[in-house]
Parts: sequence; C-alpha cells; structure tokens
Amino acid sequence: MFKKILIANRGEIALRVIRTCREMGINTVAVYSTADRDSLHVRFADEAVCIGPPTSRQSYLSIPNIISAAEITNADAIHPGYGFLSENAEFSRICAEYGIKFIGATAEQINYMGDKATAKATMKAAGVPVIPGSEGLLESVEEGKILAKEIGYPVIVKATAGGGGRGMRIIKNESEFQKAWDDAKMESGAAFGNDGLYLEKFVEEPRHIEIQVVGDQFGRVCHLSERDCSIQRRHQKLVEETPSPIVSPELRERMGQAAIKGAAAIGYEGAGTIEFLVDKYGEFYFMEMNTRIQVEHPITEEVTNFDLIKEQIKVAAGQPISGQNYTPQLYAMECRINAEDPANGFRPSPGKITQLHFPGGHGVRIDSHVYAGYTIPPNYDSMIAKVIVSGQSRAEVMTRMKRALQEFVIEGIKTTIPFHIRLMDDPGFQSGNFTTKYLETFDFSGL
Ligand code: MV4
Repeated sequence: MFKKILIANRGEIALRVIRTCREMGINTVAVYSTADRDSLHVRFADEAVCIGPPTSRQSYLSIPNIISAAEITNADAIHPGYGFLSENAEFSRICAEYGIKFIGATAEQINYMGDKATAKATMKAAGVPVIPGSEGLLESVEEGKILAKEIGYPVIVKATAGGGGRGMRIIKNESEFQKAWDDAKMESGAAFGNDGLYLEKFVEEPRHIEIQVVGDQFGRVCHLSERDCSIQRRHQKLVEETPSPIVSPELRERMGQAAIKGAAAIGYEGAGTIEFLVDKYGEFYFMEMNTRIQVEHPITEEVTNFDLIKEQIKVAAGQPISGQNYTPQLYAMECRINAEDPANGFRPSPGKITQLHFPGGHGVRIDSHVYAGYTIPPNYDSMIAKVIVSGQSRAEVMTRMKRALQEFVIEGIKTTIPFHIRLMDDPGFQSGNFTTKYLETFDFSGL
C-alpha cells in the first residue's frame, strides 16, 4: 500500500481524498496556490506545499510544480481528483516516468478516450451500442451531406477533441450544413488545436445516464449501477440521482453489461464512468467515457455503501476488486451548491461567507470545503458544497432534500440553494419524467 499520497487538487474533492487516506493510514500532501492558503485541504493534510500563484495554469495545472512537490515530499502516488490534471495524458505519463503512481488512467487510455471518434470506434468494436453516424472523422462537407441524407436530419457534428458540449453543432437540414460545419471546425481548431469532426444522428430530448465502473489490475470490471444526470444547465450538471426514474432492472442490466464490456476492452483499471444517452424509446447509446472520479460519485457511494476513493487507491496499489455488480436498494440525490446567482443567469458570486450552518440529520451528507469566514476566491469553479441525501424511495429523498436545503444557512454570497428548493417542489421534476432540456424552460425568476 502507498505510504504517502499527494492530492493534486483543491476544494471539496481534495478534502474527500484526504479523509479516505486518513482512514486507510496513508499520509497526505496537499498542494495549494497562494489563493488557497487558508483552505481546509491545506490544514487537514499532513503536509502542504505551495505550488504557485492563483492562476490555475501556474499552480494546479503546472506539471513541473506538482511533480516537484511530490519529489520533495517523497510521495509515492498522486490522486488528481476531477478537473485540472485528472484526464491529462502527459501528466499520467510523467508520473509513470518518475515512478509515482498516478491514481487514474494510463496516458494511452486517456488519449484513447479523449479522442471522441476513436473512443466511439473502440466502444463499437467492443459491442457497445453507439449512435448511427460517420465511421471516424468526416473527410469533407460533401461526405457529411451524403451521410446526413442517408441517416436523416437532424444530425449533429461533433469535435473529436471536444466533449462536455464544446465544438458541436446541430444541423436540421442540408441548407444549414455548410455553416454548421465551418463554425464547428473553426471553434474546435481554436479551442483544441484539432479540428477533426464526426457526425451522428441527433437524438432529440434524451436523458443523460451514466454507469459507474471499477476495474482492477487482474482484468476484472464491475459496475455500480447508474446515475441520472439529466438536470443540467449549459452542460453543467446541477442535480444527479440514483437509481434513474426511467431505468428498469432489465435496462440497468443491459447498460451495466455494455459499460463493463467497454471498460474491459481497454483494460480499464480504477474508477471510471461510461456516459450514455437514452432516447425516448429506451434505447441507449455510448456518448463518452470519463477516466476519473466524478463530482457526483457520492450518490453511488451512499446507495452501494462503497468508498469509491478507497476502491481507486486499493486498485492502484494492485489489490483486487470484489467483482460484484450492484443492484440498488436505496435512493440518493445530490444537489450542487454553487456560489452563483440563479435569478441572474447563474452569475458567479464569489466573496466572503459571513454566516454558515450546514444541514444534518438522518440520510444527509455534506461534502464541502467552506467554513464561516472563508472567502471564495474568484479564480476557480464556483461549486462550494454538495448536499447528498439518501432514503428508501425517490419521494422520501426529495422531501429530505428540501428539508436539508431549508436548513442550510449561508450568508454573504448568493447560491443555487433557492433554485434547488424550487426544483424539489416542481411537479415536472417530481414526476421523474424530464429530459436534458428540462431547465431550458424552467422559471428562474425571483429566486
Ligand atoms: C448528443 C446529443 C444528441 N444527439 N449527441 C452534450 C455533451 C456531449 N457529451 C454530447 N452531448 C450531446 N450529444 C447526439 N447524437 C445531445 C447532447 C446534449 C446533451 C447530452 C447530455 C446531457 C445534456 C445535453 C445537453 C445538450 C446536448
């Protein structure tokens, strides 16, 4: 087992990793930018190293600074959390070169899954359902138009280097094709330095449902059921829940087996997520694979009674997983609390938290790094807490979530709490019958 893990991240996920390390008897090294001097991850870790100024590029994204911190503290592994360097192939490769275990995917796997057209081809070859479309990249607009006519409009062109909704264009008919193509090419070239595009049938009003998998060094992969992440705004998830209101035991089994096949095909080790779109007919299609721990992992932890960070660390250290797939017995939901003003376009609201009281009680878990008197720096993402609630039914979880959100006291900044309270009371959300477009027509006024 590792003796010392460096956590190459900040905020709640850095704390989350430190907590599990403590329980496992593993020493921890925090790294921090000068903006995070007063952060809890710095105080809770056994050691802390300053890695640069507030700008992410010069601190949490600086590979030389982080490797230096690992070297001087003699860390034998690095946990990257999510975001920052968690899916950076170069960082994974350099860690391996320095004999530091990267608790995440290999450089090869990251490159494979980071190129969406390659990922799709790999999954298709493994027998995972994919959305009808081009075989690999499109060579020309003409090829795209011919294919679109064949599969039928609407279609979508996507940047192979994209993901998370960047570099895509929906095309409703042939007259729109040229402009959409040019725009997507321009945008992806500028954003990713790679303007390769592929084409798919556009799936209208889908659900976003992802399967959590864990693989070990012995080639075993198991799945821990699904998370429904359809409640999003501009590709930012706001609420996640498990089990999904629309996933039957039979669909769960098929999606779980597909996810296992996909992960096994690339020899995946550690925790990963296979994202699917589910259409209105209940057909599911591979979308992307995330080779990291995700923000929403706690809902899976609550219903499975598994510590996913512990599983990541154990697997990275060469220990086997139990190899049991999981059937849900409980319900869990997560609301992301962001320092944003939901009544004003979710405008960031950094600043000092003057008063703070977290909710508690049965079935309530708070993962957060903030405290009364803490100043939220403007440099990083605006998530300040996750309220995770579990219970015996979806109705109980929603009631409990509303109760917990009403107990939450936070002053000095605006947060997304009023939005979440309104959502818990919303008949459309309560019905469980919603798609990824749900928030496009939601009333955010007066929150
Ligand atoms: C799609 C799609 C419909 N049809 N692909 C958005 C993020 C990126 N991972 C892929 N995305 C989509 N791909 C086809 N063929 C609709 C989306 C999409 C979406 C997917 C999941 C959750 C929210 C979404 C919001 C807008 C578009």
